[in-house]
Amino acid sequence: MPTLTAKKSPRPTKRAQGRPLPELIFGDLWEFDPSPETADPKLKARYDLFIDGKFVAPASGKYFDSINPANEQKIAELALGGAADVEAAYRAAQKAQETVWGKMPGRERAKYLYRIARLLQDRAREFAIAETMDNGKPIKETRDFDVPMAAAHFFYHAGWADKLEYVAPGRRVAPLGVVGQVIPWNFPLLMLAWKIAPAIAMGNCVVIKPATNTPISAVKLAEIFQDAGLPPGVVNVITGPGSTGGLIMTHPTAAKIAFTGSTEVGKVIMRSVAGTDKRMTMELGGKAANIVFDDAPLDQAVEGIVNGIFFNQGQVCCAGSRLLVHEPVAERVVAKLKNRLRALRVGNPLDKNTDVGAIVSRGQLETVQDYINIGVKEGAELWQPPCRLPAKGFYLPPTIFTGVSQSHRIAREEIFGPVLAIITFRTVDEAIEKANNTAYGLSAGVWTDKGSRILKMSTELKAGVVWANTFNKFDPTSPFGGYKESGFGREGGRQGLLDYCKLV
Ligand code: TAP
Repeated sequence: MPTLTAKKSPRPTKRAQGRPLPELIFGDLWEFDPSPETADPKLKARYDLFIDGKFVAPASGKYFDSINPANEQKIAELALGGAADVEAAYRAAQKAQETVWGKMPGRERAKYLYRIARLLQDRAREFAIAETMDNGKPIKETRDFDVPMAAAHFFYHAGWADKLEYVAPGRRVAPLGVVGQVIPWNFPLLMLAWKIAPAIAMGNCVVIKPATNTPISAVKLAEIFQDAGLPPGVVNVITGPGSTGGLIMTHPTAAKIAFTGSTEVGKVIMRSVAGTDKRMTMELGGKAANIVFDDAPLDQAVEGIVNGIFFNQGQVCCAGSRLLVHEPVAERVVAKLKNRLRALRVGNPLDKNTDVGAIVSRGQLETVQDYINIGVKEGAELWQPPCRLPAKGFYLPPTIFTGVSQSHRIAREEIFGPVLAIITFRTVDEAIEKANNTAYGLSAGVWTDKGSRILKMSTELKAGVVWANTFNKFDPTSPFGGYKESGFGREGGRQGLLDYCKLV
């Protein structure tokens, strides 16, 4: 049994009836017994490409390894898809679209989406473990967020498939045709669901590529497509490098392309399809401001700050990576935040008690570490809680910087890791100006007691999503997407669905 003790802080933080209340500082005062997830993720040693409803070897005959970032061990080999495979996938998708899927009544298509959602729920534990092994995110996140939310997207879009005459009142909708999609490594399964569910609900067929770092959930989802009896060619999964993604994005058969990833690669893709009539959705990077006013419920705000930047090790496009804190409460908020961070458990992502897991790859770990060094060099003050990191694997402690100014690179550039830049402000206008002073515009958070202030902030903040007194909340019914260099188009909700159809 763990021993529960609490140190008394020498400094009282609150007074109740004149008596000072001690601040409870738990830190690492007690240890948790290991609680690893042990169920079988049902992984194969080798996965082929999924084209025309079948798993087929790549034309090149080549495979690449997928590595578990928590222990650097190989998980499986994945097919390295190239030009000939992309060609075959588009041919299969076009045939399926013209002969089966595009003609099928929406109420029939809905049945397949419901089936996929239910099969994903049936195999939720297996998928959660596989996703954690492939990506490094804590099992409590894959179990409670990624997998249920992915299933929810298929359920939600199944619900739309037989009601498409109501999605654009007064207009009729028709599928676009074949859609090319490329997704990143930070939410591999959820991004598959965000991309595939609306596309096929609308009657389109899909060629999709997952990221090289995290291809497992895509090929496992292809097994579910087979089990659900999805007609061959409706969804084709091509694993492979960025260059294969380029082939998918520029293929002449693609009526629409949907990309989620870095702003840099998004710009490369936009340049390469400029002048074509392809429709596009771009979900790109972010540098969100999480803004805490002095009238906010500070303990809740601290939970929101932690969730905002340390969820998925900060590898979240909408992460609250800039904390803007009102000067009168800045010292208290930072003290509370440090106290909370001392209690976060960093380590084996498969352990049910782990709060912060592994960074997705050695390359990403080095990128984040470089940013931490840049922050120190630029004069910001670094703080990390004491924690023991596993000897093998790609880990970083939760990291915060105080004394950050707007010009610092750690305040301007997307780090995509567990690093928080803390900046102070004095007035509402200053908060808005600082929050909007970025090339990005994906999300923002506001913490305050005043409804009028929430309304003002959400109107003036240039961000696709503004959360009030919460952060990182998602729902399939709610559209998500960016302003400025965070991209365009929406995913989720009616708006996301409309991005996959033409109005006739
Ligand atoms: P990227 O390097 O941009 O990679 C994203 C995907 O694009 C991967 O599948 C990648 O393949 C592929 N790719 C690379 N070069 C390509 C090219 N020239 N043409 C076509 N595809 C190409 O991003 P990442 O490192 O995986 O993910 C992190 C970034 O994604 C962050 O900037 C983050 O903000 C953004 N993101 C945004 C959102 C939303 S909703 N806005 C959601 C998640 C992530 P390889 O893996 O094989 O290189």
